[in-house]
Amino acid sequence: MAYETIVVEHEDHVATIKLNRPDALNALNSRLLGELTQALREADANDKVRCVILTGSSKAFAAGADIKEMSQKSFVDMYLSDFFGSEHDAIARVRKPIIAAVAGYALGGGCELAMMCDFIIAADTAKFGQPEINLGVIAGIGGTQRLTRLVGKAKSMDMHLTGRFMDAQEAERAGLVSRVVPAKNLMEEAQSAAQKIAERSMLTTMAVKEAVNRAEETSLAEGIRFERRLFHALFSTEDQKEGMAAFLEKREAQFRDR
Ligand code: CO8
Repeated sequence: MAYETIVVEHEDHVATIKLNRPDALNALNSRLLGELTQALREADANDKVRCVILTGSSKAFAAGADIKEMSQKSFVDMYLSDFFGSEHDAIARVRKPIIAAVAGYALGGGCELAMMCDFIIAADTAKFGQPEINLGVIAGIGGTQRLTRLVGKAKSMDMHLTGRFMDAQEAERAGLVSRVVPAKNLMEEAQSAAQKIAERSMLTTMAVKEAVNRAEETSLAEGIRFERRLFHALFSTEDQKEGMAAFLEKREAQFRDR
């Protein structure tokens, strides 16, 4: 399918979705979020795709929701259309792993979108922020919740209340990003992480994603019970037999998602 605001490329088993509104620093408008949701649904349904990379340009991952599009909207417009609620839910439902590869600005909805991915690899040029307070609003697709869970209340409050930006090094120290790499290596690093994931059993990958995400939603005791059930369940798969046999036979495992 031809898209206007994103570019989708496939390499081996990895789909890379590039946000592509260069004139607006990849600001997230309805069209872009609609196309992104569609591309993610297609990637989730495509058996050849085993990992997704979401990225932007060297200047901006995304500088937030599109302020021009939102500026004249009323409460009634926002409420009745459930502004970006369905897109949020669709992105959160993707079962395959998504890596955010972030260079430049990831602000407002851009930071929230990066946090919806499974982990963030940041270029040393990345800047994260929730500056909605400067516009008289607050985060709207999970920023107050996800940032607080990732970096704790102190930094989250600081970011949301002052609107200041966090650079890549601070974001790594705070636990918002998993690694920081030189900007020129960003896509290579993301592709290599995605390839590693793509080589594993999709059954195990999806189980990891489900279990880790459960940690954000439930008590420790419930989360551990959930993990144990999944751990036990994986012993019903051929991939568990193959993975353990390959280790004992000192060879590479050949996973078949069975
Ligand atoms: N919306 C629309 N257009 C934007 C946005 C945006 N968020 N950000 C940048 N642009 C446009 C600018 O208007 C400008 O366009 P033009 O050339 O036509 O004037 C172009 O991108 C380049 O921007 P700048 O000239 O401002 O570039 P600078 O390098 O000087 O500054 C900044 C870069 C610091 C990133 C600056 O552009 C900025 O502050 N942008 C706004 C950041 C912001 O406030 N983001 C939060 C938006 S609100 C939000 O995200 C709410 C989330 C809740 C729902 C989420 C749903 C997805």
